[in-house]
Amino acid sequence: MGYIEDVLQHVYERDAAQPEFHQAVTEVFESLRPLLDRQPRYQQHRILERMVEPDRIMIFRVGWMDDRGRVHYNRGYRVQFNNALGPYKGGLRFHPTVYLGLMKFLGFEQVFKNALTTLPLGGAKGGSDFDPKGKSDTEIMHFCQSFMTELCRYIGPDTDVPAGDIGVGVREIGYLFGQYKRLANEFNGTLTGKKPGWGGSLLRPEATGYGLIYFAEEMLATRGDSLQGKICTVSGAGSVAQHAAERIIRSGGKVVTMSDSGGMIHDPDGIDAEKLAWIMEHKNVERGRLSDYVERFRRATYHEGQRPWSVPCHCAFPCATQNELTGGDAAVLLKNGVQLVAEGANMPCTPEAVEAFLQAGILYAPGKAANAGGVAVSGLEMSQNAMHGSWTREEVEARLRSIMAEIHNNIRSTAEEYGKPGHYVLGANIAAFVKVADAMIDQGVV
Ligand code: NDP
Ligand code: 2IT
Repeated sequence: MGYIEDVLQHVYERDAAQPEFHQAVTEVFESLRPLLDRQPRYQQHRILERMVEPDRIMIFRVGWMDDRGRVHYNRGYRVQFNNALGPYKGGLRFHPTVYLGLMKFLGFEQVFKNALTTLPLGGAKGGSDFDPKGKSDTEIMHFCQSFMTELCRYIGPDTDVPAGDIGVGVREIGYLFGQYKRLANEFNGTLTGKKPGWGGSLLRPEATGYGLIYFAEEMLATRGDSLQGKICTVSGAGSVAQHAAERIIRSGGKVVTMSDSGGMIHDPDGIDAEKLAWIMEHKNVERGRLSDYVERFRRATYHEGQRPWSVPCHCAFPCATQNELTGGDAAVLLKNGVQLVAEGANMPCTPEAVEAFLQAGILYAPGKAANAGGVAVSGLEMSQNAMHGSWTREEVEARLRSIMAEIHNNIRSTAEEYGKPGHYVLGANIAAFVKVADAMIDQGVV
């Protein structure tokens, strides 16, 4: 067996029962063949073995009391994966499916994503199997305070800087920051995604979705095309999906679907700015279900338990969760003439789906490139906090645009250099790997 197979086998055996982690590692390592053939030093330094082993993993109990005085406990995690390039950086996810394998897949992806941003950021992920659905505001606050009481031992502005992810938005970041500040007795940039009124960066909530669409526009431009007039399917109805939809509409595309964990809405007339504003209010403030959309906008239909991929489109943007677009879905999308798939979520396409898109030669962008705008603006928030100042919305937007363009150029030129022009998976994985691996070699055996 070769070096890559040996390390993968080791991971499959040693970290059995972590299928998402296996999937993420396999995707990255399979891309590295042409690089490792040219550069034996990565094997000499045993970089692959060292990269799959997180620097540190914290697992802790989070006890809390609900509004009726009943006692609950959840499991909390922080996986500090790799800090070769900068302080650990990555989101927190509150969702009942959270377990160690999910945290490790997300942390591993984050290392590579953050390397692509051009900013000095290491990679981490954390969260809890706590389910925020149906909880009152005080219950959310008590949970966040208890979670932070333990997490605060491990984080800091130059150590590890958490942010949001599924189930963790500006409300949760507020409660987490309030408790952090109290325990650390410092007001600093330890969390990103804060409200702009108290240290957050303008445009951070929009950054992942906007960045995704800027990236997609860069991809389309390589074929002399744009989003103007394109039919687009979006999955999810959370932070990433909402802002992706907003940006598609502004670029002249037509968004015909969105979804949540209950099902999918299909609006053949297009979800315009006004309808999207209703969705944002309904999901973010009222915390309601997307199914209510069809009561309000009668030409739309709701499809319980379904995802958007059977709806014909030119461009598809999976923005909900991992493995939400299967090989079967990819076949249907391709049959219907899809031209571009860009991942807003982390690893939403299964390996079979990715393979189908690559074989078909459509424009396909992996999440670690296409959704890097969120963590990039988190990096900009860290800079603003460190200099005790803030940039205007225009300034942050210009920086985000130029970072997304730079990621795109870097990936395309890397793919070309390794004989696979237009292969965004190979380009992203090799470009990110080289940056992290070279830093690890420079910093010695640790
Ligand atoms: P949110 O919690 O704001 O929204 C998540 C959306 O996805 C909701 O509509 C939710 O449905 C739906 N969803 C979540 N889990 C499932 C599931 N298991 N099955 C079906 N639908 C599901 O999260 P974000 O928008 O922040 O994150 C979405 C994706 O983007 C994740 O993969 C995340 O890791 C990734 N990402 C997020 C970034 C960020 O800055 N926030 C940055 C880069 C990537 P419901 O409303 O019913 O809960
Ligand atoms: O997956 C991701 O990149 C995020 N959830 C954002 C992380 C961050 O630190 O802003």
